[in-house]
Amino acid sequence: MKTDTPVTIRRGDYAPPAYLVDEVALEFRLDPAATLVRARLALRRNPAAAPDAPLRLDGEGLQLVEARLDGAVLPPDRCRIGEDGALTLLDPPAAGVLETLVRIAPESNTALSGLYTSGGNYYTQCEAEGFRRITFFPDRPDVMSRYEVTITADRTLCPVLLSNGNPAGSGLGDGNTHWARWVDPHPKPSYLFALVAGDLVNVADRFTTRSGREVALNIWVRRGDEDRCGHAMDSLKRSMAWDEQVFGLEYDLDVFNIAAVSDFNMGAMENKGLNVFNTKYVLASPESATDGDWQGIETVVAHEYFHNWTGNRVTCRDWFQLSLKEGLTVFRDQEFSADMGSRAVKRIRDVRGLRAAQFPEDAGPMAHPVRPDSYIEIDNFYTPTVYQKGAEVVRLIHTRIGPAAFRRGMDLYIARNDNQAVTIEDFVAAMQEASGIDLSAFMGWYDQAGTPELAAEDRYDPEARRYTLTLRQSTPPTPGQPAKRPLPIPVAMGLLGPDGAALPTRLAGENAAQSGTRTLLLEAAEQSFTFEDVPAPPVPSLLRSFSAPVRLQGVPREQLRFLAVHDSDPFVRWESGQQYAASVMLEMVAAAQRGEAPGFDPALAEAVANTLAAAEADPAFAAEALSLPGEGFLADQMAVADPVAIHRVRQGLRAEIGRRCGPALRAAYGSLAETGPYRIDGRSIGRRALRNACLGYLVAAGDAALAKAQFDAATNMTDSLAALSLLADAATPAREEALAAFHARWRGDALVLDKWFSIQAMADRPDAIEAMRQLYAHPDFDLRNPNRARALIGAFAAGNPAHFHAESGEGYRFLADAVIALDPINGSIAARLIGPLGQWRRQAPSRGALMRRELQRVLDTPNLSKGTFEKASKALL
Ligand code: B3K
Ligand code: ZN
Repeated sequence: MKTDTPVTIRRGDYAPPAYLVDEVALEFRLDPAATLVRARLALRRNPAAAPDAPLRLDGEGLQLVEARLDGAVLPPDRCRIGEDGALTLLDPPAAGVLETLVRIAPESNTALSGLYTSGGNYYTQCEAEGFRRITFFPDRPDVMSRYEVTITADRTLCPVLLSNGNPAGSGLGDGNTHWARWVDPHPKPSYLFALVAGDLVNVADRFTTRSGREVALNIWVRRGDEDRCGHAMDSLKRSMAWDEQVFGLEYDLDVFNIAAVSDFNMGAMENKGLNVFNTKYVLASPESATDGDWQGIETVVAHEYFHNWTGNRVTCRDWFQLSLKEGLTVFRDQEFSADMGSRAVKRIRDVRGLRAAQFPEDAGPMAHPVRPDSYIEIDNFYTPTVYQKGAEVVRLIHTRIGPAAFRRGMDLYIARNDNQAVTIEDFVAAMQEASGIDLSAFMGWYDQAGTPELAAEDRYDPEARRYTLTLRQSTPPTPGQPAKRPLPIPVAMGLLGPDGAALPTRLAGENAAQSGTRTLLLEAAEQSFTFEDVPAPPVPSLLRSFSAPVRLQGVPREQLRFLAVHDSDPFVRWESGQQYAASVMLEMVAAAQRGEAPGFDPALAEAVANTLAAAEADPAFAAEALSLPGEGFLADQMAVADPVAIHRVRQGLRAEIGRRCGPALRAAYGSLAETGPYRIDGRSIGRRALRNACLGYLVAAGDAALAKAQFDAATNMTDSLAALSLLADAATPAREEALAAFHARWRGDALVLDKWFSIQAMADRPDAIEAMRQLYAHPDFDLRNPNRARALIGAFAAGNPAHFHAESGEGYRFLADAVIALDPINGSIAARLIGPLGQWRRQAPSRGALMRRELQRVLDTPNLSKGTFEKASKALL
């Protein structure tokens, strides 16, 4: 954990592993303070490596008890443990069996990487580099081995003993112990190893694969949580069926286990045959989970399941290739969710997420390509760029070659690379071969950071009935990449006539008639497309379904208004409404900054009225259309952000719309009230979202009592929380009453208590910082629990810009204090939370200086973890 000389790892320095490990036998004797791990590794020199490369096994914090080579104890002069914790064998043989016995202390592992305890049970997290905290091993993804794991533990404390693969025996041991053995027939990298043991209960089900394999499905939870696993199990079965239908991919073991744990660094982990999940993505009941939680569970269960092929069977050669598995698997889970519900609404949500997290990252100090060139701490690169932009790049390829060729490409990719650790080139090569389309230029999307900007210019010649569309792209510089080249950008588009109807889109030189959506491929910095036989001056509809992760700029307001009403593509309809509102709001912010009254554009109220009038057809879409662009989205479009002004303008606008559209909003609110039992189908979710959007405007316009009434009457968490979050902003006794009632009711439910913390962290109140300090000192706050730390600190820094960026700098100080306190406990979470301080360049100089001061204070902290060091130092560059 020393940061004196943090080493930068470079993609160009890749060298094959010196040794391969064909077989691994692990024996665990579990004890919270002193677990013994015996590892037998069948090693052999890698023919692809330099013949004199040393045999070096990664290790971190391991206490070596004994080492043997081919049965004989290794004398101290044959092996050495370096300062970094790694074990080097001097004078190593070409092949042999290395046996090590180490001691570790899971109960003191607060980093939650490696083997740790949570509530008395044992769990592991090995990706990316946690396996080296369990045993000595070449802990890199291109060393793939077959594992046999034997676990021995106290049978009263640990009745359940799980690992990867299929069960292969169990029995009683000495004293009060028992043991279980697991064999995983599929070779895998060490990051996919998992062990779970403890006092757990299972919810069981079955799945028969289409070739007839019977798979036992289990979700393992703590006693009392069994009745909240139904949705996760259902999501799992639907994922398994979908992957068979859409990609022809079947599950490949006899059991599929999911274990849920409340202390977990991220959402979930795809360990082979034994997924480990944050409880947040498993447990749900109507009373305790919001609609967003239900959707999150479906997505994450699917994502981890899909990794079984894209990630586990075909894995990454090195961590620079992370998006090979993550981008592709996010693309797959997005497609799954689109098939399960509304494709258009799913796309809107995904784009919203991309813009909220990835676009700012791409414009900030941590900007990196989807395939990074270097890192200090790989944990810092599990980013929106690697995941979400990576998924967009897979989608670009999908759009470019079409679904049928994409499916053939997937078949080829898997057949050719099964049980291997490969690179992004291998993926693109399979897609290229299967489609016969040259995709080499698409590699630029993996290697170039930054968000391309796209602009259009057009000309209509009424005599010739010819329409010319000129598209231009450019990408602003990012750290380390001053000059950018043009990328291939598929632009899905259509042309609309004056009445909103689709016009023909036949390009000059084409014979066949074309209409509806077609995709232009912009390959150069500038390119013109000429359409023939266009009967009237058209309005272009560009980037349908958001066909590329770019910023489309400069669409005139009248066109936005027209497209928001008339376009056939729901994404463009939504997008045009958002862009229109954003441009109006940015003007209002500028006015506010000049000290002028911001004014009001009645078109915004009209749009709300129109949306409400047509809402019945698709309430979920209407809810999306009704939401004003977020504060982060607006800040992202300003040269110098002004979070406080943005917040005021947005709130003011919400109030004004609430007043002007009061009757329509109230009528919709009333008619959308739920009558029957709680249901989580798309339509019911959409109706609740729309109703709560209406509530938001009405409360903004002054009707806090309506929120209190909804809060008191709510029978599901979505409605309860929507009301509570509005009340949290209101300086009324109802706020304190509701917050206290919520706490009293849910104090025993950690996941709901997280929401209680988050809502307050995001509240707009004059004493926001003081409230944060009190919550931080609250007896229910626990910095060591990642969910709780994120719920309070993360929600404040990322979700409450107006107060995080308070003029006084106290918001920044609060965040830095928390990061400094958390870093020695869990460096990975600390490094994640520090992110918002890195956006100082986008703020006014006075704020920027305060932010830099806090970054420097973090950086000056002794013994900083290398992850936090990397984030803070790169932010200051
Ligand atoms: N692969 C894991 C993430 C591991 C994060 C390590 N810091 C979950 C996922 O993407 O599915
Ligand atoms: Zn993943």
